[in-house]
Amino acid sequence: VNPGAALYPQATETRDLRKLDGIWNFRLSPTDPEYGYNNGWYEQDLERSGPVIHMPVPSSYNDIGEDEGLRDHVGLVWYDRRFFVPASWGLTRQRVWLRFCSVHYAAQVWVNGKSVTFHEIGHLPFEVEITEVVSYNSSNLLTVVVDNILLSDTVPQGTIKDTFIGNTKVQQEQSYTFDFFNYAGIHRSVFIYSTPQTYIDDVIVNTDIQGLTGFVVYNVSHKGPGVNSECVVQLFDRNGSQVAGSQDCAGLLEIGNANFWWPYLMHPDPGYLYTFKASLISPLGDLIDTYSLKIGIRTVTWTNTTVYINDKPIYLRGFGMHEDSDLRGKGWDPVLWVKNFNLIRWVGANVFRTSHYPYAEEIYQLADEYGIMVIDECPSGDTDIFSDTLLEKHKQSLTELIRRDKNHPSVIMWSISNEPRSSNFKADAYFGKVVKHVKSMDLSRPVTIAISQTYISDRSGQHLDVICFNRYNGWYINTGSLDNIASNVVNEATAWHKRFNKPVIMTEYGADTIAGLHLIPAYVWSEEYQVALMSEHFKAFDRLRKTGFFVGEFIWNFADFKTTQTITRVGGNKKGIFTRERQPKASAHHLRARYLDLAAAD
Ligand code: GCB
Repeated sequence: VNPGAALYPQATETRDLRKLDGIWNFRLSPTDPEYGYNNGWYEQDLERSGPVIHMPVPSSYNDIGEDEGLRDHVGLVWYDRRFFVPASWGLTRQRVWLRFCSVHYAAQVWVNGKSVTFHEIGHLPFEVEITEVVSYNSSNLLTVVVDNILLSDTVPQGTIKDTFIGNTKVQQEQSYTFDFFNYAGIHRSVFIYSTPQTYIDDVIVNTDIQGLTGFVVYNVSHKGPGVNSECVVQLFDRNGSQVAGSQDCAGLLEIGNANFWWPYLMHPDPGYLYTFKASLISPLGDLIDTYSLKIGIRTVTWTNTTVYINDKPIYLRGFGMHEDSDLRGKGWDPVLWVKNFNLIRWVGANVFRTSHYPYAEEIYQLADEYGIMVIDECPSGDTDIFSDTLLEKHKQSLTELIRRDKNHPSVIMWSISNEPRSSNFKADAYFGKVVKHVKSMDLSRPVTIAISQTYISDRSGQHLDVICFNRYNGWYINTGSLDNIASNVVNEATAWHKRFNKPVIMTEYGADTIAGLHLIPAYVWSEEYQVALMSEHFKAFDRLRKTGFFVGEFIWNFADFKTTQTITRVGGNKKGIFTRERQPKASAHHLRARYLDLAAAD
């Protein structure tokens, strides 16, 4: 099983890169998962073993066709394409790597008919060295089989119902309790890239501040035969001037009068990034490998009432989001995400939660640049089966998440779960272990869970640094009634703080709203109702802000998104303040007025 990937691939003086995005060949597997294997679909071009359709990568495959068989397919699908490895990579004896930025849910990969890796857990990158199996200066066959089946021990979980005729499985039905469509496929970019034989394997950066001085504590690790390689580390400011440097592979850089990384609207120049350049040098002084990383100098600290960035208390104004759009499903799309960030800034938000899984790496890079903070959430689950297998997989998802995202200044908190069954008596030990695992990898950020159980029954809060809660007053609770929203929210947030003595955030509240449906007096599903429900929450948040332990509000959701088919969802979840096409509902203007006011008070 592949352990995931750390550094985002890049071309440098010592590395080359090719993107394999584009149109691939694609075929659904019959229900018998062995069929493609038995017929050697991985050994030759897919189009030789049968008909293929065109499939864009990156994209979910579900909404590309006109056929529910494709949209609702359960089980394996096959992809392939050919790629070329330049002769120069071979002549310079470069290592060749193949990297998938995410395939949902599980993938097995072949190069020229040889199985090279297997990875499970969608939304996280994985890579493998393929130097030994590629042909240089010629065409290579890349085959990927993708499985979207979710079971009780996958993250997230699902249930499969098999239908048999005699002994033959003829159909599989997938169900799940999470509220977003189980889009699948090669969701993010695919790269081949080269590195030298001795190469930089990881860079870990932590930052600190003291007065006007910034500190960068770093560790550059390398692998390969050149064990005696030395490092040169340089830090450049935004203008490209070097402001610090060192000759050690691990050490501390000091930057006088540093530009700190500040959140959006908290400072005139938010999202200030330096470039950290690490170079490996041979004992003879030759450059072996080099890799650059954008970093921000900032601290995140917290007490039992407050979260601070650079020693200043912060109030989080944001959203729960989804990677979701028309046609592409969960496929990475730069058009969509630059637009999303422009809307986030237009609304005056300073944060979002990556509900309910890690987003594409490019999204965190944009968040770093814009000063938009991120609560980074791992895929988790809604189950009473707190099994050891699930625990291991949950920990694995966090290992891979933290390895990937540890250096982003935008990431200010880890969310280890959304709405788990934390009332279960097993939840105490289970989440104790998960938190311990996160702390063994990163002590620099607070850990939270978006909790839906009550403050009385929850058994996870004692392990967390910050309590987040999701509650749908006026929607799932007291549908259509705005009367007690404000007092319910104030009372609940206060009770959470009383019980656990931690800072409290409301990570979800909201109302489904059909854009263009107008009804007065306000009535559920109308734009008026969504606005009125928000106003009641705002009253509560304003009261809570005076209490000193309430540190943020996140409306559910940024935009409408697709879900599985149920009678409670009209073409998907409509709690967005933007439509799925990213146009504002009345609620977006309402939220904007508030968030800009709050920002002015920052
Ligand atoms: C929740 C979930 C979120 C749903 C939302 C809703 O509690 O965390 O995934 O989409 O409620 O709208 O029902």
